[in-house]
This record gives sequence, C-alpha cells and structure tokens, in this order.
Amino acid sequence: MNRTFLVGIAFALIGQFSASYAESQSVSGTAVLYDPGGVTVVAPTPITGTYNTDTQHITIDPWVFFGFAVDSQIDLLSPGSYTFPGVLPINVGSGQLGGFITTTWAGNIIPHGIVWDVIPYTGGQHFEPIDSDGDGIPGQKMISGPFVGFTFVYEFDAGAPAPSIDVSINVTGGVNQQCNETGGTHIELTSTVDLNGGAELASIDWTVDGDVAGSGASITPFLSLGSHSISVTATGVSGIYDTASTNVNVFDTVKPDLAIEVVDTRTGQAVTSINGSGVSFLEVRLNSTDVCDSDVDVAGAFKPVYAVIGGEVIKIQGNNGDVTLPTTALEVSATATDNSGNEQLDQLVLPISK
Ligand SMILES: [Ca+2]
Ligand SMILES: [Ca+2]
Repeated sequence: MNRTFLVGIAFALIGQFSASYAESQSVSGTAVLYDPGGVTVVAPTPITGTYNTDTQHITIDPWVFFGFAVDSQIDLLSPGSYTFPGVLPINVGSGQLGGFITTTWAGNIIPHGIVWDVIPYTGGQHFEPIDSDGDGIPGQKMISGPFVGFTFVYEFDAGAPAPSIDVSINVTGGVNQQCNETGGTHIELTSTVDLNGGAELASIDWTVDGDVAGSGASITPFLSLGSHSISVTATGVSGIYDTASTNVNVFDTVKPDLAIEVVDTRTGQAVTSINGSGVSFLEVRLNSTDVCDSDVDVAGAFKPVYAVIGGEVIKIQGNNGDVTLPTTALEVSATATDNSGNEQLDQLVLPISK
C-alpha cells in the first residue's frame, strides 16, 4: 500500500517536470498595433507568454491597452492554408508558422491572423511577423471586431532569449574637446558591451573617419583639429554583431602666447631702453607659441614715437632735404594668429635716452 502510493507520487513529479521543461517555453517580445495607414497606434510594447510545444498553443500574458487588459490566445498553424470566421485567409509557407489569434479586449472577442518567419537559434527560435496580406504593413489586418482595418502583430523569441550584443561608446572628456597637443588631441574611447542570451564576445574593432583604428575595449587615437566620425563594432563568436557610432570634435579656442623682445645685437641681450646711438643695433624679435599650432603667423610693426610736451608745437624743418624729428621711443606692436584664427595682440614701447 505504502509502496504503490510512493510510486504514484514519483510519476506525478516526473509528469510535472517534463511539462515544465519539455513542453513549455517562455515567450518574450513585443506587441504592435498599426492603423490602416501603417502608423503605429501602439509602439512596441513588451510582452511575455508561454509556448506549449505539445499543443502548439501560445498564451500571451495579459497586458494593458487603453486601460483594458489584452488577452491573446494563439493556436499555431503549420505550413498550409487556413480559413477562420472573421479572419483573412492565413497562408503559411515553409519555414513559417501561422497563428490564429483570439484576443479579448474590453469585452470584445477579436479573431485575427498572423504569419511568422521562424528563425531558429541555439536554445530557441525567433518569430518574425511577415506582411502576409501584402498591404505593405507587417502582419495581417483585422476584418472583424472594433479595429477593422488595423493590424495587430506579436513579435517574439520562444525558448531561451536569442543571443544578442549591444555596444556603446564612451568618450572620456566628452565629444567636444580642446586641442591640447600640436595639431590635435589624444582622446580615450571606451566601449561598453552587453552580452545577452549566452552571446560570447569575439572582438571589438574601431574605426576613425572610416579607417581601421585598433581593436580592444578601448583605444586612444590622436584626433586632429576638426570633426571625426568614430565607430566601434562588437562581434560575437556566432557572428552576431552590433555597431555604435559618434562624432568627436577637436577645437582650438586658446590664443597663442606672444612676446615682443628687443635685443641689442652688440650684446645679444634683451633691452628695455636704449641710448640714441644704440638704436641702429636693435633687433626686434616676435616670439609666439601655441599649444595646438606649431607654426603661428606673426606680424609686427615698428614705429618711432615723438614726445610732445603740453603746449609745444611740432615743426618739421627741412635741412638740406633731410627731416629730423626728435624720436623719444620706439613702439612695436604685433599680432599672432593660430590656424584656428585665435589672435593675440602685444605691444612694447622702448624709450630712447640721449
Ligand atoms: Ca499586412
Ligand atoms: Ca591656439
């Protein structure tokens, strides 16, 4: 008596386990509703459900549309042609499965049809809705119920989630950066890779302006002044991949440094004043450097300054055709311009003593 009882429990347990592992797969995907013009009335909304592979029936877990629960029961259809009351003919080709769907919403019982391309992968399969009535909108439009002319599609994975890779780019310091070396900046680019559904990463490859720029989780390329397109592709061992792109702009808004130096060539020393007889030994040097531009354009002008005491009148007197003016100082002004158009101005006045 006891023995029989135990065997019975064992069978019951086996039955339960085989039901949950062999006959039932989880369903995960999205629901979309298109209006008769193909505009999405319901953007892709996450749905879950259960696929009973023995009865070929899918139950979509209730989700909410306009405040009412949507309950969809799907009888799967193997390749062939089917007609159901209130539904356009459902024609299922090879490599496809059809669905006769009964959706209950706000007290309405709505029959509709769908055909999926079924794309198998390790551990599951993807159900991709096709335009089975040829109206240019994915899915098959409804011809009965409150949404005649609308199309309702379920797209999902059944079984294990499909392997997927998602990659994104992080630019250390942001996508707009000041030039901090001659001609450009080294910029650190880092990828973030999300692997799902058992996907395994094989490689990460970068391009800058369309050219191969390295591989691995991060690279630090030199980017010249201007805008650059960056792209990274993460590839899985199964060949699936994802690509992310961004633009990085290197700019220069820093003015060049500029120093005016007046050198007495007799000593080679910079001077801050000179006596009259030394004027012909002066040489003016315009020194400019820029973080980004190694070849700054520098232009200068050199002119005499005449001291005028209040109340004096300047008279220019000719003397055998020469004109002599009492020069009291030399003034140098200069402008340095880098290749991004940033200008630095400087001025120096050198007094001349008698
Ligand atoms: Ca369609
Ligand atoms: Ca600059």
